[in-house]
Amino acid sequence: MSATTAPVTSLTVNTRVYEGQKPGTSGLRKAVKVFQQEHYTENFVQAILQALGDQLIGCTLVVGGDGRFYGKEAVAKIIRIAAANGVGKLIVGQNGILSTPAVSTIIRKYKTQGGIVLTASHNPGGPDADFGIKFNCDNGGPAPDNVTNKIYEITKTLQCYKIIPDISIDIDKIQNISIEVDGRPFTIDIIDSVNDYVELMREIFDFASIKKLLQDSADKPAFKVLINSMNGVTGPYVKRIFSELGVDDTSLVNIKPLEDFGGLHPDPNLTYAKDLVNAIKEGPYDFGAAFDGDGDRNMILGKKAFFVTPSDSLAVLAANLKLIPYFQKTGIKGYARSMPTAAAVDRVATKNGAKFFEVPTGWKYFGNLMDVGDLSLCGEESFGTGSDHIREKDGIWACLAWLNVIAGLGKSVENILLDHWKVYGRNFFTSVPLLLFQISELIIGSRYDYENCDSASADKMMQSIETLIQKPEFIGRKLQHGGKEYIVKQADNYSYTDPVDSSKATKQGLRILFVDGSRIIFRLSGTGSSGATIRMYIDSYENDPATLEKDAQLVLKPLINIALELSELRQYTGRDAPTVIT
Ligand code: G16
Repeated sequence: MSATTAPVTSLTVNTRVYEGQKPGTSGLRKAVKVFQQEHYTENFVQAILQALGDQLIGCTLVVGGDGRFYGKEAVAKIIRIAAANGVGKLIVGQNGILSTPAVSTIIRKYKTQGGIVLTASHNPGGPDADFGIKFNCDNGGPAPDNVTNKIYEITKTLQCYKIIPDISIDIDKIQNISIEVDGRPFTIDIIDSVNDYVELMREIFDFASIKKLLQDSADKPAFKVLINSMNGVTGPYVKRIFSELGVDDTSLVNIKPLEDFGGLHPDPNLTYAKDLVNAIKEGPYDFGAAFDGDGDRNMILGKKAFFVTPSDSLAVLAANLKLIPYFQKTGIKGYARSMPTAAAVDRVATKNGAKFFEVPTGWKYFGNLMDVGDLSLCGEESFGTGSDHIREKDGIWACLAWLNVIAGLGKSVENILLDHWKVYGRNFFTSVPLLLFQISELIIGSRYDYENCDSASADKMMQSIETLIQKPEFIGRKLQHGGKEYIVKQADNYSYTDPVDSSKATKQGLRILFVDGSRIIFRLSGTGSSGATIRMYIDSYENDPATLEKDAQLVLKPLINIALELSELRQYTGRDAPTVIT
């Protein structure tokens, strides 16, 4: 439906500066109550628009989010402020719903100047939980540091914002509305949230062979999947895609997006997606997948809840990309991972003679490499996997990629992993203790998280580790535990120079690299909404066939203890155990 409404005029509203509107790893994330303060959201949106500079007048932007509490209010504010600032057109997801990968898809497909994503990703939602606003650029990817710094600088001096208070649009209805604003045309296109993304998935994957895998046939029973959207934004996308693949609703769980995610913490890991883990452990399923609030993270499980670490998931997909039609067409240009991610994919790159890149934590660092055609597949330990089909990590894409590979190889998830390790060796990646010093209770995971620590203590701990590892005599030092010895080869605070535009990112995490390729890494999270979260990552490589199937906790125990002793983490944080097991 199309409609034209009466001309309107913009107003300028005086505001006051809010401290701390500095985007973190991926956008501005704060408690809902912070965003609800008078002018707070308006200021940040105004700053995003002003940062567009010459591109602003007449531009097209995409707007949508993960459906969490305050999302619709934020969309209404963005419409009013964008109209007043001279934006030409907004493409808005129906009900304000667009997954993060869908925003990236739509920006690229319709060649818009960018998009505003309303999400705090995997953080909980609801009036007492978190909200977030993120800007994506015209390549569809999260704004790089130079853009977020520009936005932040604007927030520090903002005196006023422009708005049209009386525009009120029903975003629950698919429609196209034209309004004359200050004599200029302004259009709002409310679109189906799912269509463009699903169309892209059909172009990338072999839907016919996945469908065959998922159906009963004369020669084999259906490969049974259980998909859990954690009441986040992926529900409608999962429903549309998996219905098309012949999977019935009983195998699709939590697929209604809810403002508070039904009380779930929508982070697909072994802690917060425990329901999925238990259902797969006990049920008849061959495969399980869960996604986070905004649909860019994924967790993959095999039969009996065999856990695929995100680092292994990346490496397995890298080794089997040729089974996916998209890569048969585009070829494989190169692989990349974030620095703390285990180095499993590096070995696939070496074996295939493909380009390989290590970047700091944050999907935004992959964008340039994809834009110049050097990168096809990348991933992060934080349950992010994706390719150059868009410029965001993509949960449903990862799930379909696995199903496409399984259909091609005709093997179980576990056997795919075992065979992969036989060829490439295995990167054991941190085990996570329930109680740090009761090793019998360790379970396999990818990272230790100590959430919501006192920021000053966390900073002090990082400072003390940095001082220690920067002493010249630290290099060559032998660190021992439980009869295992590791010799320090290199230690630093990681910095990165982008090979495309030479921009630099410094202080990206403390790294201790050992002669045998093992690594200990400490960094502070950039996605929390309060306090500090310390992340401790441990990566150890083994290629002895006798070790490949060993319990990860036993292999990693010495290195875990070395990391805990060296960092004095317990003393600084007063924590005996991590908050989260991922
Ligand atoms: C965001 C970024 C990811 C990054 C993660 C790290 O994830 O998009 O690229 O790996 O943050 O988070 P932290 O700084 O807390 O370790 P998401 O899914 O929250 O957008």
